Amino acid sequence: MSNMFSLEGKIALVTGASYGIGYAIAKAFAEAGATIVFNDIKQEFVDKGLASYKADGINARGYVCDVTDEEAVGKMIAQIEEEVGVIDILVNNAGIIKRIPMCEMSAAEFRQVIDVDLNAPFIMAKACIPSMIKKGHGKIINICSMMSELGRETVSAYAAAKGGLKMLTKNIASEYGEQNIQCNGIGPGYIATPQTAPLREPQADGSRHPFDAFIIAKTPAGRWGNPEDLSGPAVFLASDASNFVNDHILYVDGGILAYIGKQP
Ligand code: NAP
Ligand code: GCO
Repeated sequence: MSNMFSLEGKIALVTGASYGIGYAIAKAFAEAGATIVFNDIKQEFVDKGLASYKADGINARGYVCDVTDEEAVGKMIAQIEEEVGVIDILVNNAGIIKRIPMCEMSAAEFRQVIDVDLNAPFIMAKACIPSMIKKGHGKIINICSMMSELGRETVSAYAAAKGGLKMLTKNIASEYGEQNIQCNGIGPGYIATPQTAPLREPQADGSRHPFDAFIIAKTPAGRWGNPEDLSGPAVFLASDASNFVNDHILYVDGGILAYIGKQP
């Protein structure tokens, strides 16, 4: 019986995938049969990523590339096409957050977040789509956020970028659906990675960080997510199982968006 979730013979590029969510998604793709390519901004993180993939028995290729640099991205995609082949699956995962109250945030800091979290997915998708069209198919998965739907104190730039990324997803799906390209998003809930580590740091007296306790109370599942919670949804959106799914944001949040939160 054919496996509609198989990624056998596919080449997947996951940005910023040396660790964290990107790594978990790339690992799941490899387990489903894909060839893995990833990038990171610094050689030391690429080397760290390569060692982790090797330890997991995955023969990944890593490239140093800043996803906000259009020229560097163009060169990386050309190099991948030459050394590995045309990319079938692009995951725009690389991202940053700055937690600063809006009125204390400089315009430069705001722009930096927009640059990595919104402009870069545009640059990456633009670099991959022409070859996907020639190949006759393509899957683009944008890693969105709860902040594609919600706001909260200190994350104005991040919410603006992730809300914009939801709309960029819609537009890519609209503009290239006819060329058999599906562009969807994953909206992770609160996932335990280095990005959210400051929100989980225990207090001096050993008690939970108040934000940590808040997230547990706000999540029907009663826990933070793990990067591996995103594996199945990502494989689904990368595989033939989702060939008629276009512009869907799949929220993988343990139910946060459904819930007003537990009464204290
Ligand atoms: P993370 O642990 O901070 O990892 C992000 C990765 O992106 C790092 O490898 C980082 O590299 C890389 N990166 C940052 N800027 C880059 C650039 N300009 N060019 C290339 N790579 C760059 O984050 P994560 O928690 O795994 O998050 C991954 C994605 O999921 C992000 O888009 C994030 O916004 C999103 N997300 C996270 C959560 C969560 O709760 N953790 C929830 C929803 C959405 P360096 O280490 O070298 O900086
Ligand atoms: C924050 C968090 C988030 C999460 C995630 C939620 O400070 O509120 O870092 O924004 O990382 O994106 O989906």
